[in-house]
Amino acid sequence: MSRMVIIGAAQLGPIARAETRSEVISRMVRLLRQAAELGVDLLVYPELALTTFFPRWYMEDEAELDLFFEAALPNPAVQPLFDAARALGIGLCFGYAERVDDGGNIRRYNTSIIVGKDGTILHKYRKVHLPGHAEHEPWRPFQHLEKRYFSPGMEGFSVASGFGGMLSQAICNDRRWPETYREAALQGAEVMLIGYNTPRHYPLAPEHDHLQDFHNHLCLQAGAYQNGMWVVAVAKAGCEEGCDLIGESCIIAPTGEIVAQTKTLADEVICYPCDLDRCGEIRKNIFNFKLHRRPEIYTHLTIR
Ligand code: CDT
Repeated sequence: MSRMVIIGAAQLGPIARAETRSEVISRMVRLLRQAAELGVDLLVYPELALTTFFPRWYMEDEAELDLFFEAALPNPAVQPLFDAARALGIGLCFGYAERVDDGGNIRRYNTSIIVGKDGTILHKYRKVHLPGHAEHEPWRPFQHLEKRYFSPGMEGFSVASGFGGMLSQAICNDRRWPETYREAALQGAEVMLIGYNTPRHYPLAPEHDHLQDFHNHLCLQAGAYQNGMWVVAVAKAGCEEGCDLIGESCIIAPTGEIVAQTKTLADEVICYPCDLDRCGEIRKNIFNFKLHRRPEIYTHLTIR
């Protein structure tokens, strides 16, 4: 069995608040067809790929909020994406807002799934590190209300086998935390799939705005190298409802090198043939966990 997987990153340009699911799905299918031309096996889309990044608005009305959520997947609006992917023999990874009705107890998550080439859901991940704030903060030029609208995922980081290897997922802010990659690597993950929506302006430390692209690649490349894994990171980019989102979606080799990167802030597909055996270049050598890691010394990682 081949250990070569052609992975694509399907960056999305801005999605307007008024854009319907069907309109977004049409854009995603267009990118899927481009990926098929390139021979892609697995195509990765951004965080909350089906809608605009709605946590930028304060909403009190739950019915209004629920317009951005999916109660089940696939559902009729999203089905055309699943159908096209299956017909083309391409796997998918994309983020969406998940609404769970547990006997009248409603919970909402920032979620991402991996779908196999046969259309079955292989892996589901709920965002662990929720950034932003829970209350309306009118002084901000835009809100970042992930802490209000989502519960943190309590299942943690996990892996699934598929596409000839071991895959894991993380979502946006998770990529800044080294624990994300390490938790997955310790379970054997060879590929980490990450979607993001990152505003260029950070209202709490605007002096860092010019570093947003640098910090994006810094943590992604470090995560890849320090854990000997492929990292595929995919942006929702461009000026969305007046908020500038960074792009620079990329595919990173286990050596930490960026091997493919988007050039626009719009809908764009990039891809790379990822040889999963290359994880061994790092894991059998400099970061051979078994030989060199000292978990008995790292007690502060788990002691509060
Ligand atoms: N979507 C997301 O997680 N964005 C955050 C913005 C941080 S500032 C609230 C990120 O880490 O890119």
